Amino acid sequence: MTNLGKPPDFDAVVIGAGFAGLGMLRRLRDEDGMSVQVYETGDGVGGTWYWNRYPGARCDSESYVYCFSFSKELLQDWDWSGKYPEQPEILSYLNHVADRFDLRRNIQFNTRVTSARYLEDTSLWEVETDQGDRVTAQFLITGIGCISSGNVPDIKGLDSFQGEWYHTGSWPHEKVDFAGKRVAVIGTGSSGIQSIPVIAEQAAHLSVFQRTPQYTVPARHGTVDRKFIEEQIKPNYEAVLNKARWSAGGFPIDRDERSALEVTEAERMESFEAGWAEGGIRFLGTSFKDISMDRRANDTMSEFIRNKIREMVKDPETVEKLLPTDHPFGSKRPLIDTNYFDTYNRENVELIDIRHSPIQEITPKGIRTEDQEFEFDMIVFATGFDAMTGTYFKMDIRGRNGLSLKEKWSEGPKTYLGLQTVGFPNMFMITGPGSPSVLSNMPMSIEQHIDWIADFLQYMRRGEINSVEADENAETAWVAHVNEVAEPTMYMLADSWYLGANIPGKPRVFMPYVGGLGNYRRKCNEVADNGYEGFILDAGRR
Ligand code: N01
Repeated sequence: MTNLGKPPDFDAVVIGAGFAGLGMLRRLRDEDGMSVQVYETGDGVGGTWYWNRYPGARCDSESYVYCFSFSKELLQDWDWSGKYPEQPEILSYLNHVADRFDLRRNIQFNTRVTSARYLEDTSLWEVETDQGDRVTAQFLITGIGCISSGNVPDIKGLDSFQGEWYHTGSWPHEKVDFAGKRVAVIGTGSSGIQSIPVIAEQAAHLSVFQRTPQYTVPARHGTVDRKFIEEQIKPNYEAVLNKARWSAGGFPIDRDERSALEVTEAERMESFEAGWAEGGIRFLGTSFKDISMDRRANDTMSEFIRNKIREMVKDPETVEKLLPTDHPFGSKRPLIDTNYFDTYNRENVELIDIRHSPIQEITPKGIRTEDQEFEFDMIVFATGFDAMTGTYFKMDIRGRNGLSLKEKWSEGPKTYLGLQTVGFPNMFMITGPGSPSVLSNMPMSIEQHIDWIADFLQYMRRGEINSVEADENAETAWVAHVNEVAEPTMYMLADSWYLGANIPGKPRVFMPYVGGLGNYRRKCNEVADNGYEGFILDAGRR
């Protein structure tokens, strides 16, 4: 059957109703007059913040920059209560945005996109869902997040466990009651270190199963500083956000332009202490310029944190287990915690080192490691995600000549600017692999993509261009550049999910773009100014 000459059902299908999907829908529908259908698996908006409801979940970006910036009124009207936004409040914010801009009428909830196929004869996408929808659209836009496919490790015996078990990334909507329970948490990444202190306060006993010791920095979380917001942020919001937009990480902060190695030991310690007292992303973000690039500079900061762990944790054996020595600080996602290390001073908390005594199996009553057997009422998997590509591969996405995205990316994702991949015309990714995404304050990256994609679609319309596809040479050059900038950084020195190292069999490729959001924005603008160089624009057939 051919759709030749038949108009598509929608101008664009957008997958996902988190920050990316909501923002994309609003822009295309309300500013550009396009017809848009959003499909969302959950029964509400929120994306990451819909699914990650685990105890202690909140964002590591300070709340005043973790938001949309398309509406001045929204920026002025919304008041965050915490210095860092907590999961329930971010979810309220996104629900508020959905209501305020009347977005729900174009979102179909409880609907998972199962496949998307590019129809070469018409340059349209045909999208199918698990609810029986089959629709066509000129553009397919993914707003599916980077860390949205939960990874429950394939441990023998999980089916036999008689207690309750949860993954942090698909937490129940009802309250999980830890009172009086013996609880295990497996994993000490961002989700683990946020949930562990909260669970420890409620559970009868908590056992933390740690594979890799972590560096983590105190968040210094608290209520928002209203005076700061009212006097320094709200009257200057556009300037504050603009600074964030052009910065490396999407935050309006300045790093110290000195090398950690050119100052005296006393000056270095003074700087680290000041950063530690301030806490959060500022500890690393405002520090010396070479911490992420020079191993010797990094060692000074890594050792500073190890010393803090030695000071904070009382039991010397636990200290030894907690000290990160096999990778430099910042080579895995920097963690920001509240009372994480103090938690190990509690009587009801124990730390199990599974690097040296790995988990052998899950038993009906608990967990058996190489040298011990434990009984639990509950197991919490804080074991992360099949990041950046996992959610793409859950759908059967096929481009030209029936090529599947899974085949195309079998050796790791290949994209031009993280926005398109060769062979998949008219498909755009919001914060796809090869873009700064997870190495930046996400809403800043998401909004940059939304505006850039929408501007491109308008350009196409004006030029009567029906189809657009990244050029092979441009993609190859971009992939090489993404690798080249990652190579000298600390990021290459740890087994992280950035490299796909957490998923057995996943190709080891550094997936996000480490060159910084400001530089990336500059590059995207140059591409647009040069008539979208690196893209093949085709009047196509319709
Ligand atoms: O997942 P992770 P996450 N057996 O992959 C361990 C964002 N986020 O959900 O380090 C035993 O970081 C694994 O051990 P190892 C943020 O970008 C943001 O915590 O691989 N252990 C590790 O300790 C973050 O980076 C926020 O050796 C296993 C842990 O599980 C990303 O999401 C909050 C294992 C997984 O850590 C993912 O964070 C939460 C196994 N088979 C998340 N497999 C904020 O903004 C894995 N592990 C605050």
